[in-house]
Amino acid sequence: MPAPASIDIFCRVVDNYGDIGVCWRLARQLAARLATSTIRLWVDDLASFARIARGISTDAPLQTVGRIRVVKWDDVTSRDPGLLQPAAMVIEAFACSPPEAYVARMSDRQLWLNLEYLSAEDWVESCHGLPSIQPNGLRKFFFFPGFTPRTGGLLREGDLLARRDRWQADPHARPDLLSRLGVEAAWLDRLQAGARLVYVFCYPQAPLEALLRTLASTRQETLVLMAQGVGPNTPPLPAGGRLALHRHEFVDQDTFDQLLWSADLNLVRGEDSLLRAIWAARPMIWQPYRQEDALHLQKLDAWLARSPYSPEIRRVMQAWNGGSDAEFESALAPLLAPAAFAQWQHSARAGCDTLAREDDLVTRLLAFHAKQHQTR
Ligand code: TRH
Repeated sequence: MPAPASIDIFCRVVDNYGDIGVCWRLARQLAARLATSTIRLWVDDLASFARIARGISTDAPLQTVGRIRVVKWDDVTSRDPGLLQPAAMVIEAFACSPPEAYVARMSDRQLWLNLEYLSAEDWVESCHGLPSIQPNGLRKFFFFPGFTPRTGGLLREGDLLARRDRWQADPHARPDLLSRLGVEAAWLDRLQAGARLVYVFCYPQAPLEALLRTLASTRQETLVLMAQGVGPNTPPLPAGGRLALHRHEFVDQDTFDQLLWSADLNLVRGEDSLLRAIWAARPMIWQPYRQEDALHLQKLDAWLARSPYSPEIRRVMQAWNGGSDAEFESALAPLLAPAAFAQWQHSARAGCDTLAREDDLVTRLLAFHAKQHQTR
């Protein structure tokens, strides 16, 4: 299959970390797969990028991290017009539109793709791969990630699940990481003795207090981990109790994955951490990014409809995304009982294994490129 000799990925950070999170994973996976291709990532917000990636300078107009050339979108083009030479494959993330001067240099020799947001909704299959004719006559193709064979697939590194399994089998991996993140020794001992670890990455609307109350009401001791800034209004928990909350500084994406592999229950948000929680194969609750007209609830329902989860597990996710505190508590409490939780663990593992049998997004992207190459 002919691989593209060069790839440009364009990323504008609209909000939060999902835009750059997806683009950085994509860039790294392409670099790992295509040893001889030149890969550039154009980003307009290096400060957000630096929070989730190691070695990113927040003021360098141009820098190389691993094999990836990172271009600070706004600064660089006026200083070095040579950068505007388009790559063979041009990926704009989430319809962010490359600079005009760049587009002006493009021709039908480039494969131009708009990488869209992940959704499990049915319409994605009929839109994936469609071209849209641009004002300059060029074709831009929609590339939709998705959960079925007729979509663009899901981002997953080739060795991800093997790395996860090694991590989960290593008795030192979790305590070493938690200790590096400042978790106190007494809690490391409790976790070793069977306390529960819950990782929470949620939006401010989530019923976080109801979650903490429910966790505190069970017999099992629980440590909740959250990044700084997440759930900013969380009330302090009584010291020395059965439930504790530990906050960590933002970590890079690989460490973030390890946190999800380490937890017994993951509460995640947006699209990138949804996927990473799926690949962690541990019980999880998803909170999609809030959209107007409650479109995010349609996204949730579409994903739940494709998930292996029981009606009880679906109910807890729906309550996390708009139910009352009481609805959430009454949905979650029975699922934390040992037999129900074991069933949840089983479903999470089965769901992950099913999806992992599909080709991943980068494989489908390169196949799409090869097909377009043949028909040109
Ligand atoms: O940050 P998000 O809420 O991003 C959102 C959504 O993607 C949403 O769809 C989009 O429209 C909106 O942004 C603009 O959630 P998401 O998608 O899970 O991205 C978070 C990224 O941050 C993910 O790559 C994991 C990473 N991360 C770290 O690497 N380290 C950390 O410590 C934390 C907390 C997150």
